[in-house]
Amino acid sequence: MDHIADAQRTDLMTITRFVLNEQSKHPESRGDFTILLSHIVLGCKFVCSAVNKAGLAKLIGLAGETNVQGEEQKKLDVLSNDVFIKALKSSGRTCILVSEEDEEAIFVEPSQRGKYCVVFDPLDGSSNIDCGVSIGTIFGIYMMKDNHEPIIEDVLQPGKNMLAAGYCMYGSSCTLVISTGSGVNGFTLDPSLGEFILTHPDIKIPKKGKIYSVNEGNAKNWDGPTASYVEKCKFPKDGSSAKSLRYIGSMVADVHRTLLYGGTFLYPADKKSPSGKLRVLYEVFPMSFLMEQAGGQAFTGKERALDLIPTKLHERSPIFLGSYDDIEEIKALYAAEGK
Ligand code: FDP
Repeated sequence: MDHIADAQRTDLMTITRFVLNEQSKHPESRGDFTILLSHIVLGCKFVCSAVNKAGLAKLIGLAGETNVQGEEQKKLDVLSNDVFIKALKSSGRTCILVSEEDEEAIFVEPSQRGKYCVVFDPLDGSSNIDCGVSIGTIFGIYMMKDNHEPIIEDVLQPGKNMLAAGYCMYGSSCTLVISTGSGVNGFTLDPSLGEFILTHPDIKIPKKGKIYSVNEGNAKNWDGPTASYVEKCKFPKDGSSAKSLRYIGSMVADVHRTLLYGGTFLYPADKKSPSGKLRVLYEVFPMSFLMEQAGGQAFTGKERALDLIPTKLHERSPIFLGSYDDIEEIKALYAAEGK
């Protein structure tokens, strides 16, 4: 990268400018989605700043603990949840919010209500907070089916009905990756400007990758196709090179790498967790949406992930996502087992 040229760039595509450009392609649009997105972006900036300061500000710790000033400390994931709920409600564009942190869905009061439903995990990968490993926010956006009183079915829709999905990764830099259904774009927060700048336009995942990503500690409980796939990654019989294993254990970071470098990310079912671990609405769906939009695939072991119809808010599903050809291999192994 030419850093000098980069520092002298004056024509920056900020996320706001990008979304307004997109909006102008739809003359009927009233800007509601743009407003919603700007509130999500604000939430991401706030959480990014809190994550960066976590060690200093002693934000890390159990919710309910008190700090030296005797003030009650909020755990980062509790704080992030509060931030997103307030940002989403105050956008005036949402009607139902589903958060990983809350058992029940939040129905926005009529005075602040809009037509969008947002499902989100405010701080995914939270077991990595205390050691400073990348974590992130994941979100998906649905539109209310009709003009009626919001009901839970408005969010229990298959992932293919999402209007948009994305994640923000709080890592060595803060990166927001989003799709509104026509490709995937990545923006990096420029801390000096406080703006997300388009740095990864039109992300396409390589058709085939050299990396697989899975928690191998669960291998003894895997089903046949998962075990065969991982065996093939390590000991390919077609003369190709073995794949590299990379597993951070933080979905946003593992999926981000998969999107940019190609390969697979798996969280399969196993004997102990027959539905896998990851949550359908705010982990599996948004990441599957992004994968498909980038030219990859997402599969549950039974079907296209985005075809799943969730029956409850915090439902889980096995997930295999990544490069198109690699997921084809996994699908073939499951199809062979079913015969
Ligand atoms: P975490 O438990 O740290 O919150 O669903 C949450 C998640 O992290 C994902 O971000 C991550 O991919 C996965 O769980 C890791 O699970 P394992 O520790 O079982 O590998």
